[in-house]
Amino acid sequence: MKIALLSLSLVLLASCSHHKRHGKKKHLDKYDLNKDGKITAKEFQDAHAEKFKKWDKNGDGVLDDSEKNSCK
Ligand SMILES: [Ca+2]
Ligand SMILES: [Ca+2]
Repeated sequence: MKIALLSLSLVLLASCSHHKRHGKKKHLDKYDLNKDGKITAKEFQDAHAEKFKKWDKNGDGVLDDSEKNSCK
């Protein structure tokens, strides 16, 4: 579980770095799932959890090197 949380934290950090390079507002607006103009922590976490599930091909809760290399 700790490894999964650490992995999710790394994804979030990488995502924040990505936001700085590609325009924060436009990029972050896609996390506003109910389109109320605000992004809750839950909306943000849910969006990233879906991305993590997609990348975790074998569903073990960890992104190994081959899974990390195939992340898009
Ligand atoms: Ca919202
Ligand atoms: Ca995995």
